Amino acid sequence: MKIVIAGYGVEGQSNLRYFQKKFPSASFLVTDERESVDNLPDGVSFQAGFAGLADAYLIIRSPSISPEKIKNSGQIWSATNEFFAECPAVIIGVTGTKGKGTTCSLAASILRAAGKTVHLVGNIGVPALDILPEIEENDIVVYELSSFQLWDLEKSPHVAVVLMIEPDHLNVHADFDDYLAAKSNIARFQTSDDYLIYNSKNEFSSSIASVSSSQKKEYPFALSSDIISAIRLPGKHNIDNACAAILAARAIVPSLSDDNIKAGLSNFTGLPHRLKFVAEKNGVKYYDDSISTTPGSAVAALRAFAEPKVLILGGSDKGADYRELASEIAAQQMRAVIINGENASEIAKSLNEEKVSCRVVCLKMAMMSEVVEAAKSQAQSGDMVILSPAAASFDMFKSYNDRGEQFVAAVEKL
Ligand code: UMA
Repeated sequence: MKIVIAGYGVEGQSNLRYFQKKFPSASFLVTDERESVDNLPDGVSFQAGFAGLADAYLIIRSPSISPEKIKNSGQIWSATNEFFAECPAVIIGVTGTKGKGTTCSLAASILRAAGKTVHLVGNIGVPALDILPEIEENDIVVYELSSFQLWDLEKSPHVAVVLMIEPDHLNVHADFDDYLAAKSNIARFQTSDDYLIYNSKNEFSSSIASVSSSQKKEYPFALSSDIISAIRLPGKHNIDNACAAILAARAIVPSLSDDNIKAGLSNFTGLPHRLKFVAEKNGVKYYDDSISTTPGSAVAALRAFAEPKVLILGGSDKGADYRELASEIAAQQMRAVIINGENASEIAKSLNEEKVSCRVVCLKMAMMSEVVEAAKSQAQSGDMVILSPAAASFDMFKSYNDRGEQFVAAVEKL
């Protein structure tokens, strides 16, 4: 019996570990479009590319590999499908374009404050199959689900959370409909025993709810002032994320008290690179929002603060449209915009068309230290500098983590 591990990144390596234990006598083939991979155990073969896999018993797809790429082969399966099929505990699944990691973390924190054992897994960076053996029936799993993980999912979670959706990953998905169809799978197999939490202000999140037969709960809703003051994350979008997290936690623990909610919210101070305060230098506050890979998340970052801002934008292109971001910049109290990266001219063109009145500094492919210096030279005391690129990081960095870490290091050196 031959099992193919398609893609050998974080999840592919976890898949190999898991399926080798599950099927000890099977033969394993790792395939990846890279020419070679590291960390291949003895006895496991490697093939570059996905051709000729028709004799495989199972093909385990890594998230960002389109099912289309390997469609004419054996049965295609994924870590997410395996986890959903085998997990003994209840699952809260969270998707949406932005806010997934924060909402998952808030929901997990609230449930932990209510005394539950919670496992936070998935796109957040923890391959779910790695911790499957530790999970017990009365535990709760909070699973961050990307469109890539939902693409061919065959089971829905008991509690599905659909945050705001906007176009994203159009370099991997065929088009926005394909992205939305993948997202919709989070609710597709739910029944009237299940819950769907959706954003009533977002048309795509609402459209997923409109065809669902589950019990629906909408957000945002008004929170009491003491609950709002327990939230330690900046921005209105994080109040929305907290609403979604409260509904998700309450769907599992209906008796949740306000004290549990407040303790859970205040215990969570934010994930790295998500509108995270870095330092104050010469009266200027620096924020790292490197996770911002779409125009919508840069808009949310701008709306989170009232101070005059220097915004650092640009990176590699994912097929985004920058017009709405440009008009938000035109409407905001901005000191300057620094543009850098592969799509710098495209962003500059949108800002130009929107006739933004602040200073625009276009750097193209400068080192992070030069970008931060340029921001520093534009900022005045009382301003804030925000790295919220509205684009992916792969033009110049290994990942958004790498980009954020280089930003933090450059700010610390100022
Ligand atoms: N590969 C191919 N062909 C392709 C695509 C990928 O051969 O068409 C290969 C790559 O050469 C590489 C491997 O597959 O060797 C990478 O697989 P992957 O891109 O699916 O990434 P992993 O390293 O397995 O990490 C994945 C998620 N990555 C993506 O979805 C891009 C991680 O989310 C997740 O934390 C991890 O599984 C554990 O579940 C990261 C992410 O950037 C954080 N997610 C995107 C986002 O949040 O915007 C969706």
